[in-house]
Amino acid sequence: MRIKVVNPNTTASMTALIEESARAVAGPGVVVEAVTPAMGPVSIESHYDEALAVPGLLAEIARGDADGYVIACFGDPGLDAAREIAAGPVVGIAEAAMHAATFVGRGFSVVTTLGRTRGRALDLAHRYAPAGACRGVHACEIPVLALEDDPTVLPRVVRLARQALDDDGSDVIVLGCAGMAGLCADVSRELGVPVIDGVTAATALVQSLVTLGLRTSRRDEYAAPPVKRFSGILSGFMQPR
Ligand code: 2AL
Repeated sequence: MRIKVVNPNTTASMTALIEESARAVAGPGVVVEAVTPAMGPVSIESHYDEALAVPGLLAEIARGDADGYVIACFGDPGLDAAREIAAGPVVGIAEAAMHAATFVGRGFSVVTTLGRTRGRALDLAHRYAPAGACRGVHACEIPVLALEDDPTVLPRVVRLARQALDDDGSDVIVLGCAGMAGLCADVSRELGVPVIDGVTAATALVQSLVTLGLRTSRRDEYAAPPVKRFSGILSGFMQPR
């Protein structure tokens, strides 16, 4: 089985971190490869970034070179579009983490990067989690790329997560950025509650879906998109099949 994990931002060092985390949950015979798109923003911290990350992400999905796909950005950019074109299952990291949180607790808090990304996380919580399961979304105000080399990241995330458990009355923490994948074990050890990183959760989930022989339904909304011409810089995008 081959799982392709797409980092929708174009920072290769972050892709390497994502790949290391994803590979840690790969079972025997499962090949996990993380990729960096050829175009897009270096990090995704706004709706604008998210929109412009989608073409590069979809180009990676369109290669059709895996049995299943992970979208490794907590905004789950392009998830529905990716499902329309991928032969195998596609899972977003927010989707996987929030669903996993509902299996191991009653209420979760999300700890994310910048405050401006909270709205997107809340929108996704409404989509993925039962009413009331997401008890809060909290921002540490650390930009995505600073997660890589700022030595204060771990203590700040731990402090914010501990506060969130108390203030929200939650019992699970969801890490709200792919760049936080490497923090999961340490934060969990510090807090003594389940801490969920979406990269590993989504990789494990895609693995399970492929093992179960499940793929995206083609019956209705996720049918292949109608073939048409795209113009300008998108002119390479839709080739008639
Ligand atoms: C993210 C993420 O997971 N990757 C990225 O570039 N931005 N999400 C976030 N909330 O900052």
